[in-house]
This record gives sequence, C-alpha cells and structure tokens, in this order.
Amino acid sequence: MHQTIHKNLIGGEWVEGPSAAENINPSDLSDVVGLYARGDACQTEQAIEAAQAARPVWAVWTAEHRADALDRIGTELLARAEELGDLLSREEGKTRPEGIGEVIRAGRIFKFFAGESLRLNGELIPPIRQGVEVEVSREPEGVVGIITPWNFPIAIPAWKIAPALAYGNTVVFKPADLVPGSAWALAEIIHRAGQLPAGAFNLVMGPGSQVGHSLVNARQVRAVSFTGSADTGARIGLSCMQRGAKVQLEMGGKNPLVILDDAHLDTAVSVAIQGSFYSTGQRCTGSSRLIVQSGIYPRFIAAMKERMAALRIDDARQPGTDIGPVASSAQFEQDLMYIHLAYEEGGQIAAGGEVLQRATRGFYLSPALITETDNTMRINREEVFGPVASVIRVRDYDEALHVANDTAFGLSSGICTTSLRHATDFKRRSAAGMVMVNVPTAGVDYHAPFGGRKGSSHGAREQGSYAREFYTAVKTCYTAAG
Ligand code: UN1
Repeated sequence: MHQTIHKNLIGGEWVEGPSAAENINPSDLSDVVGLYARGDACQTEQAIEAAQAARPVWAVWTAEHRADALDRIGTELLARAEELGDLLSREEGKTRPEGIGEVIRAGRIFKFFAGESLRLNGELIPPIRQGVEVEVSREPEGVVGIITPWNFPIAIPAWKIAPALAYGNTVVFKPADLVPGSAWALAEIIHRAGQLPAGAFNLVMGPGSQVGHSLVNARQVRAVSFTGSADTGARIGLSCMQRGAKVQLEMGGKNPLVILDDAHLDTAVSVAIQGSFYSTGQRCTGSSRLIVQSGIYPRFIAAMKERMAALRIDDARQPGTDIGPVASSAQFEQDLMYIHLAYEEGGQIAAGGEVLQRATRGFYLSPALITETDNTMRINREEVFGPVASVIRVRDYDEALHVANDTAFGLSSGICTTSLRHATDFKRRSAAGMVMVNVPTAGVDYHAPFGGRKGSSHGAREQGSYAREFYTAVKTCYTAAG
C-alpha cells in the first residue's frame, strides 16, 4: 500500500529522509498512524546551515512581526485542538481529552510568547563613572537545538520553540522517535501559518544517535534545550559544556506527595490518582512516592483502592477511558520490571500492576499501588515513568519532610494538608523546583517558571517570562560621549 511520507522541513523545503518509519498506535498495534521521514547526521547539518543562514533575515523581523507570526500559530493550534488532540492521543496513548487539553496548552503557549516578544525590555543602570552610561539589553543566542521527549508530544515542543522564536533565535527541532505525528503537524503550522523566512524553523525527525548527536555537537548551534532521560541529559550537558554552548536540561523526577493526618481525604485521593496515574503516569512531574502519615494511612489506602478499581483503562480515544495504554513496548517492559522489582524488594502490590487485554492489542497496564515500601528501595530511588506509585508510611510531619527531600531528584513535590503551619513550612523547606499544596504534583501552568533542582534539571528555567534567560544573551554596554 502506498502511503505518503511526512517529510522533514529544512531551509523552508519539505525533504525526504534517507529512510522512513511507521508511527504505531499504542492502543491498537495494528493501526499505523502514518509514515515519517528519518533524517541522519548529514540532513541535520543541512538544517543547521539553513538555520545559520536565516539568522540575519529573521533578525530584521520586528518584535511586532514575530508576535503576529506566533499569534497566528497559536490561533491555528486552538482552532484545530480536537483534530490534533485526537492525533496526539492516537500516537502517544494519553486519553483524547488529555490530548485535546495538551494542544490547547500549546496554542496558549504560542499566544503567551507572542506577547513576550514585545516585552523584551532592557535596563539602564545608574552610572558610577561621570558621563558613562550603562545599558543592558538582550539578544538572541543564535541557532538553537531543541530535543523533546515522547510524553508531551506538542506541549513541550511548543514551550521550547515559541520562546526560541519569540526572542529572535532560529531553530532546529528534533522530536522523539515515538511521536513524530504531533511534531510534524506543529512544524507544518509553524511553517505555513507563521510564514517565517526559510530556515528560521527546521524540523529533523530521526534517531538521537544521528540527529541529536549532530545537533549537540555542531559548532553553530549555540544553545541546546533538552527534555528527556537523566542519562541522555548528562551526556548532552557534557558535550555542550565542552564546546562552550549553552544548555538547558529537564530530566527525571521521583516526586513525593505527602499526605498528612489532617488532609481532606477526598482531596488527597483525587490529587494522588491524578498526579500518579493520569497520562498513564508518564510525566516527569508525576507523584511516584506517596508519603502517608500513619493516622490517615488505612483510610487513604482503602479509598485509593476503591477509586483505582473504578478507573477505566482502555483505548485512549474511546469515550470514558480514564487511563490509556503505556506508550511503547520498551516503556511497558520497564514498568513491569519495576513492579516486579518492588515486589522482590518486599513491597506489596496493593492494587493493579496487571497486564490487561482489550478489544485491540495494545500496551495495557492497570495502575499499580505498592505499599510497605521504604525510601531506600530502588522503587523509591529510580524513576519508573509509568502508572506506578509506591507508598511510604511515616509517623509525623518531620519524618515526611525528611523522606520527601531524601532523593537525588528535585522537580516537583506536593503536600495534602489543612494545616497552614505545615503547608507553609513545606513550601519553604521542600528541596524541589515546584511545590504543590492540595493540587497534583503534575499539571503546570504555561505562564509560570518550570524546572527543578538536583538531578532533575540543569540550567535556566523554562516557561513564562523566565524562559528569556535561556533563549537570550545579555549584553552590557558602556557609553561615554566621544
Ligand atoms: C506537566 O506536568 O504538566 O516531561 C508538565 C514531563 C515534564 C512536563 C510536565 N517536562 O513530564
């Protein structure tokens, strides 16, 4: 059967790659979403050249023109949210409402950064030398490499590409292998609706060993923004630092959610179910460690089991599905491996963790709640990236805080409590980049800074006006009358 190949976008032209790959629906492995080009190192070099050549052309676009371009992109994303959300759900496996919500988020991000391009104000610093004026301004970094993961196929690309373009950079974008559909649709909209000059934005789909490697090592790529695994992030960070390029890394999490005796039980259960299991638990912000005080413990576990039993795990696009399939066979194997490991380490599988059969063949797994764990077990040290939450029982708030902070990661943390004293103390002392009180650890707003501490993140924050830190270079000018 002949199928069109979705091509790469290089220098304003759609070009085939040396090979192509099928995009498979994880809810139905017999459903091929489409065929997508696979670029290589050579094609990536061409895209980088094109981005480098486009810099002076893009630089003469005024902030208002850039704002208009980003606004048109945002408008089209919002108008096509249903269609693109369905595509996202089909290729990634999060539910259709989650897919649509993510496309809306991407549209809002473009609209936010449309406005931001007009707000790139500089500063005048009071002189300390008579007659010497000091001004501070921000300039684009140049060519930016953007490497994104599969779990947010359109929102994460949007929150990197939109600020990169808003602040005047040119872009080479490498999406995750697993989800080229949303990336291609986004690139097509940026290219057509944005009407950007040729080469200002380039899409190169293809393997990390070729496309990612070239992007990270190319001399002309002045900044690399990456979201993905900690191992890959560490390698990218080293390469960029060695050649003096700017780098921003968003990696894993082992996010704690503390539930105190004084928590509102319904709130705590909703926050835990949403934070741990929605989007099939495939979020670096997911609540993977539930740290529960002993007084509420039996009621919390019973209520969790009841809510989990009512969750519908099925085809991501079927109405009524709460949790879609795991995104890939590799992730599916990893989830099962960790559930088994937790059991071997002494954990009890209190609910879920079972492979499910549905009408179509797919990677269906019931969310797993693992009790009787302690914070030294591997299940509580390593990121699973699936619908798997382990429970750690604690005596009091002090122990809860200690356990919450005792991790190599520091992306997001949460607490469910009705005590102002504990909520306030937790916000101050939690060693995470984002702290949530009575709201899930996952699900963040696009206009607020996003990022973590310790092993979770490196470099400047993403999103909101904080994004300018990464996507611009500060220049300080001293002027005296000649
Ligand atoms: C969210 O929780 O809304 O890969 C966003 C991730 C994060 C994004 C989370 N970088 O899961």
